[in-house]
Amino acid sequence: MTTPAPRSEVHLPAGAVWDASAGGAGSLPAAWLRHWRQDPERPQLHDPGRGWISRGELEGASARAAGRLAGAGLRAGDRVLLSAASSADLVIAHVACLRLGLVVVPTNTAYRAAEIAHVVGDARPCAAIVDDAGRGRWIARADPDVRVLGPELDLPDAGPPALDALEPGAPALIGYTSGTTGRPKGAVLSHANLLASCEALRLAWRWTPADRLLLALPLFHMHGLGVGLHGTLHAGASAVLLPRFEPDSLLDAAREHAATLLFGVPTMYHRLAAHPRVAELEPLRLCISGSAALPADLHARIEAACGQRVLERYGMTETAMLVSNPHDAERRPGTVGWPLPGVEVRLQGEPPEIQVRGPNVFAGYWERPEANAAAFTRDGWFRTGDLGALDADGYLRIEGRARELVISGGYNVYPREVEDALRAHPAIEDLAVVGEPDPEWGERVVAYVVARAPLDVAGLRDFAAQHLAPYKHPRALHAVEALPRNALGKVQKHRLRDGVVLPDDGS
Ligand code: MCA
Ligand code: AMP
Repeated sequence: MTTPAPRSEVHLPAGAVWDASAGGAGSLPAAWLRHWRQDPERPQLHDPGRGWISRGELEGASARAAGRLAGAGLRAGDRVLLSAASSADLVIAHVACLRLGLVVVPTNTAYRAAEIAHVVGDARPCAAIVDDAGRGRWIARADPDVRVLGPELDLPDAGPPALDALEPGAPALIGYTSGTTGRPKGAVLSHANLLASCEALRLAWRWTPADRLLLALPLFHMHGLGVGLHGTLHAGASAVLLPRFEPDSLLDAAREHAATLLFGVPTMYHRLAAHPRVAELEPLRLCISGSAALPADLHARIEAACGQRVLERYGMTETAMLVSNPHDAERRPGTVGWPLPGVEVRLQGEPPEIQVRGPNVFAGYWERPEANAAAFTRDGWFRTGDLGALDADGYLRIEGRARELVISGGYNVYPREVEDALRAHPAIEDLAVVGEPDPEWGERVVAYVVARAPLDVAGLRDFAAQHLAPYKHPRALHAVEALPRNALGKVQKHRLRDGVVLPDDGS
């Protein structure tokens, strides 16, 4: 059975017309240039160490940075790995890459050597921009030909290259994300994909040059980069970069810079709700949550504490943003709302999987024809792997996942990747990794282990630390005599709960 979700006109302000190319801009830099040229003095980004930089300064600095990259021999289509904490230098380097037609590969700063080596081996970047010498060494070890640079791009200046002359279909980002089959694969997003999403969000969230975003999300995932940073530049708005999420400094920045917008993952809202200064969120125009489910009771607590009705939305690395609660109509807790402008959503199969189509949806994974064949239906819809239902008014509810995925604090953790890494531990005979509900993180990573020898969480953590980013480490460890398996030998993970193996109910 197929159920189409309602159309997205509800998101459009009165009189607005939906155009995926954003008035013919076609590429991200072409859209940003209009604002840079129109009013170059206007503040664009605040960096805690450097203060405000204006639109014109970002335009000039990114052009100079692009000149250095071109002078170093980088050419359109080359990949550049970016892995650094938020800063104005990082943004300048990122914008420079896009203006030159380089393809940015954002990479989590928490990754360990093996995780980075996989991205380097797969994407084959020509250069890497990192803010940590240790990570730089891991990259150089994975591929000595990669040119490792700091975010300030310590290269000689070179003449101005051709900038901003990009076809809409040119690739802009490769975002690494996994599936059930372990090794992360790169989702290739074009300028047209990312621009369509930015334009939909500009309209749906009434994002204007008067807005100022508190941006405490990392710039190495779609939420912080494709929504927070690109959305700000697209709307001609400004953002306050916060290299760490910490409630007091966020609330200080909100007041000092008269912020209007906050984007966060549910763990951030959980921490803010428990903070004595939560009422200081009240002056913001709009608070938005995504990357994981925002529990309805947390929504209610935030509203009671500061009057904000948090707007929840849903997206993916492969598609940028898909569905959002409305700005002007009811924001319904426990749902993600209606399809954004340009996005089509349908529910297909049993249990109903969310499938999507639209100008924002990527064309495929980097050099993975088999994965692409599985990711798209024969009639061209992208299979999200999320299960959904529509309520009586057409609001989409995310009911679960068809694929194995744990979302902890907005970061995706693939059980198979953790199992593969920990299975090499000499005391582990067998193990299964699952997600269990957690009030702060949404879900936490838990391991059920059949041990050959006594094992403790600290010992396992030390081992995990060599192979996996900390957010993937099991937070609890349960020793079991054997893992429950079905007749085909597949582990029945639904029987692993609360530290015990539940009896077989035949399902
Ligand atoms: C940090 N730790 C975590 C996580 N983050 N453990 C589990 N899950 C996590 N998400 C670990 C640290 O390594 C440390 O481990 C310990 O927890 C305590 O760290 P703490 O200082 O409390 O953490 P934090 O630095 O405050 O980080 C929490 C955070 C962060 C701010 C919520 O996780 C975060 O920025 N999350 C956002 C992720 C995000 O941008 N997702 C978007 C993906 P130890 O004690 O061992 O040292 S894009 C996406 O999903 C789609 C497109 C979408 O729809 O948006
Ligand atoms: P990523 O692979 O990091 O892009 O994560 C995408 C996944 O995050 C989606 O497939 C969903 O499972 C999940 N997700 C994003 N937003 C929400 C939300 N508002 N509610 C529930 N899950 C979400």
